[in-house]
Amino acid sequence: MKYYITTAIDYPNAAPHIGHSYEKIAADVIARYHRLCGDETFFCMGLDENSQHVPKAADANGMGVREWVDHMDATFRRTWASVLVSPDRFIRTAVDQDHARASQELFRRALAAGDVYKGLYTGYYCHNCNTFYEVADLTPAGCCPNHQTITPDYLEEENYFFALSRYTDRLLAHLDAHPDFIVPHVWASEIRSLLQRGLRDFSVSRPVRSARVVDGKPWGIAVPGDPDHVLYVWFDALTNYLTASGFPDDPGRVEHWWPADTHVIGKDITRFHCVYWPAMLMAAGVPVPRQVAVHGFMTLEGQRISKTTGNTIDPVELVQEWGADAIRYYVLRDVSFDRDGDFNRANLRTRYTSDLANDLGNLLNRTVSMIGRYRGGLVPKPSGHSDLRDSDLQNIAIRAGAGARACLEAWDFDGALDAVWTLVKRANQYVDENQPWKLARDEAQSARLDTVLHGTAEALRNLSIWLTPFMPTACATMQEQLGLPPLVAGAWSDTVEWGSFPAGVTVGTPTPLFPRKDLVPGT
Ligand code: ME8
Repeated sequence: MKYYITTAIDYPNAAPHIGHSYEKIAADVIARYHRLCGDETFFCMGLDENSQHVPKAADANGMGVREWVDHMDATFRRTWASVLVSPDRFIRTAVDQDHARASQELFRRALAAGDVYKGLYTGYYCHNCNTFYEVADLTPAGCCPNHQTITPDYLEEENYFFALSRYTDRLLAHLDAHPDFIVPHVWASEIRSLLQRGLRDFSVSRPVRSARVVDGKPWGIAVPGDPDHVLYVWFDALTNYLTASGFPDDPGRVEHWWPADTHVIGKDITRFHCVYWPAMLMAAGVPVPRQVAVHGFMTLEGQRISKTTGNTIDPVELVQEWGADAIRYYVLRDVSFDRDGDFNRANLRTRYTSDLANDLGNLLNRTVSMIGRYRGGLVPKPSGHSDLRDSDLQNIAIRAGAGARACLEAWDFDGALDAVWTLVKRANQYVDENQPWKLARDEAQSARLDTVLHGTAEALRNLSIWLTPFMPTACATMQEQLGLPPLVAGAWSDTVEWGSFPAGVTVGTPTPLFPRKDLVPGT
C-alpha cells in the first residue's frame, strides 16, 4: 500500500518553536510507522514563503528577502533534522518552480470550470494569518480573532473570487460519505456547523500593488494571464500538497500518490484544509484527500506558544539538553493530539528519569548485562519449560503491540505509548519475579534461566520495533546492544510471532540508553 502524508507548511517569518515541532514529530512518527508496516511512504513538508509578512520579517531582521528565506530554510531544516524529522520532500513555495506551475494550473482549472470570477472585495485582512475577516469576526477591540493583538487592515480591492458558496452541499455530502475525513471527530462537527451556516465566496488573489517587489517581480505567484494580480497565499500554500505528488507535470506520479492519505495540521487552520481545499480540488476535478488529522496547541503556562506572543521554546536547545529521542517521546507522551497541552520542564525531567532512564533504559541494561554475565554474551534458547509468568509476559506483549498499533491508527500517541509501557513494566516485573541472579547460582535452574533471559530479550526486541517511530536512534541502539540487525521496512509484522528472538546471537556492550542526568534544580 502507498501512504502519502503531509504537514502544514510553516511561515518562515521566524524560527520554528516547539509547538511547530509537535506537529512535525507527530507526522514523522506516523510516516515511520507506515514504513515499518511495509507501506510505500511519502512524507512532505515545507515552507509557506509567499506570504507578504515574510518580506516584512526580512526587513525587521535587516536582511534582503531572498537572503532571509534562504536563511529561514536552513534554520527550519536544521531544526527538523535535530528532532529527527525526515521528510522525503521539503517544498519551498517561492523557490520551487514546479510549485508555481501547480498553483497556476489549479487556478486555471477552477477558472475554466466557472468557479473563479472577478469581483470587489471589501473587508478586513490580517497579514499575519493571511485571513479575510468580516467586522463581525473581529474581537470587540477590532483585532484579529486568531492573533488577538493584531488589527487587520480594511481593504477595498478588485480580486478574483472562488465560488465557495456553490460547494456547501457537496462538502456536507462529502462529510456524510467519509466520516473519517476529519479526525478527531470533534473537528468534523465544528466544520459541519460552519457549512450549515452557509459559505461565502473567498478571494483567491491580491492586487500586485499590495505585493512587495523582490528582484523586480511582485512577491507571490502570478495569476495566470493577469499581470495585475498574484495568487492569494493560501491558494498557493494549499496546492503544495498536490505539487509534491507531481501535479501537473507528471500524471503517472500523481496517479500513484494522489489523493494524499493524511494532512496533519493545527486546529487554527481547519477551515482552509477542510472547506477551502476540498472545494478547490472539486472545482479542478481532482480527488479530495482521504483525511485531515487535526491537533491542538502546545501551550506554556496555559498560553498558546506562538511567534506573535513571543513565548517560544527552541527545539534545538531542548535536543542539546535531553537528546532528540527524549524530546520526541516527551511531547507525544505528555500532550494529547486531540487537545491543547502544556509544555512543562518538570514533567520532561520526570518522564526522562522515570520512563526512559529507569523503566526502559534499565530493562535493556540489566538484560544485556545478565546475558553477558551468565551466558557469555550469547542469547540462550528458551528451555521449553514455561510457566504462568512466561505466558503472562507473552499475552501482555501481544496486547501491547496490538494496542499500540490501534492507537497509532487513531492518532492517539499517548495511548500507543501507554500500551507499549504495559510491556516495559511487565518485563521489568518479570525479571524481578524470576530473579535471574538467584537462578544463575543454581545449576538445576539453568534451563529456567535460559527461558527468562530469552523472554526478556524478546520483550526488548518487540519494544525496539514499536518504539522506533517515536525514538529511532534509541531503538537502533537497543537493537545493536541486543545483537540484532537494523530494522527493515515491514518489520512491525514480525512481532506477531512472539518468541522469535534468534537464539545464539551475541549481545553488545551494555551502555545506558538514557544516561541519568545530574539534575540541576530549575532546568
Ligand atoms: O498556518 N502548538 O503557518 P504557521 C501546536 N503557513 N501547533 C502549532 C503551534 C502550537 N503552539 N503554533 C503553530 C500556517 N502551530 C500556514 C500553513 S499549510 C498549507 C499553510 C502549527 O507557521 C499550526 O497550527 O502559522 C500549523 O499547523 C503549523 O504550526 C504552521 O503554522
